[in-house]
Amino acid sequence: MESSIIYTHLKNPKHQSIVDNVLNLKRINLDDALYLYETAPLHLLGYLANFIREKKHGNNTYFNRNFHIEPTNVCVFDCKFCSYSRLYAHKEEGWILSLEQMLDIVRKYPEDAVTEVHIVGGVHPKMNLYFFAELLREIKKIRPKIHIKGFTAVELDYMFRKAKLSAKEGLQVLIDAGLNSIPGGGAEIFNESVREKICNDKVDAIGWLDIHKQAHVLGLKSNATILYGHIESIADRLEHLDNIRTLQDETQGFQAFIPLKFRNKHNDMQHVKESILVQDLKMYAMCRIYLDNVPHLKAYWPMLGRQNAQLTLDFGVNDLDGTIDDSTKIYSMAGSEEQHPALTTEQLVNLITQAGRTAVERDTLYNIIKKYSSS
Ligand code: V47
Ligand code: SF4
Repeated sequence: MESSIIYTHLKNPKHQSIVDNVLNLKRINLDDALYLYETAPLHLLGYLANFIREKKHGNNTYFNRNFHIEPTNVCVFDCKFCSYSRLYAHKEEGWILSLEQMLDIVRKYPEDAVTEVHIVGGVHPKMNLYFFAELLREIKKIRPKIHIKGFTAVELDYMFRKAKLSAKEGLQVLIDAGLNSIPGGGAEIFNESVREKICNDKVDAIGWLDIHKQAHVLGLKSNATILYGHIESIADRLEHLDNIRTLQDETQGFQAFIPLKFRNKHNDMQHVKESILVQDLKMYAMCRIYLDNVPHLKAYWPMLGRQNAQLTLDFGVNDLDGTIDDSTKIYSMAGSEEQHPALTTEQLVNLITQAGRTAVERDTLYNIIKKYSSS
């Protein structure tokens, strides 16, 4: 049994049966997860998460070459944690990119320089479903091979409702125009009473999960996120993970789970302290342990910072997202150390190899493009 080191060092006998289950690749239930989360030392969670990570992916650590388009930061919603948006109702100043401006961003990246464009932004009432369908078609004319990962379930829910279409019908319009997958944003925290306090006016948990379910049914892959480290409890975090695990049992459509640490600068929740690194690492580890059916755990380096992202690779993470090329503002505006997030492929490979892992460039669907030797 590969677990002998841990077995001899367990100080709390109640951990034994949970550890047995994890190391025998048996699913743990919510009660056990809560107990483990609240009582286990960081090194035990790290050991278990790393065990699962290496069972699934060995030493491989994935990244891709991508950039973001953020069409607007004007938003009809008023999420308390958001530092990025400018409220549409108050006519606050923000940016709104025209179709041509967005296509110019695409033209900046030669055919083979990137494999993915990630489109995400605020929810502007004048940018509707048909505007975005047009954008996708034009992007594909310029870069036919690029993978378009676009629009959070929040943006999708709003544009489908405005167009008076069901999620399935709306998604089909975007798929026909060139949409290839859906990012994980907008999930925040599913618990109703916490969601009401931090983002009460956008799509609820049921709606978010339904859009991802319909996307999976139509053959799109998607990601899922959690916004953690604000006013939610550990039980709320686990309830959120449980919702993802349950839907994944049904559809197998989620590729990666991405824990997003709440950053508290320049938003309405500045009084809420940010979580500390030990808590972040525990969170990553618990996500890896609980989500036994989601293949990849991603640390989004622009939010965590490079060195912390390296550390997460020992706590269940096997993916660091992409090169990004300074094309997102969501985290720099919320106080991340990464004010201009951009890494060359070489820098990202070095970041991974310095941490003792094998860097593997992937496409959005995790097909391997290039494996780098550790030397
Ligand atoms: O939904 C907003 C988060 C998300 C803050 O799928 C904040 O590959 C922390 O989901 N502190 C959007 N987080 C970004 C996102 C994402 C990013 C990278 C990769 C993928 C993927 C998805 O950003 C929002 C919200 O949860 N966010 N403000 C803040 N102050
Ligand atoms: Fe709008 Fe998204 Fe910011 Fe909420 S998190 S205010 S939906 S941009």
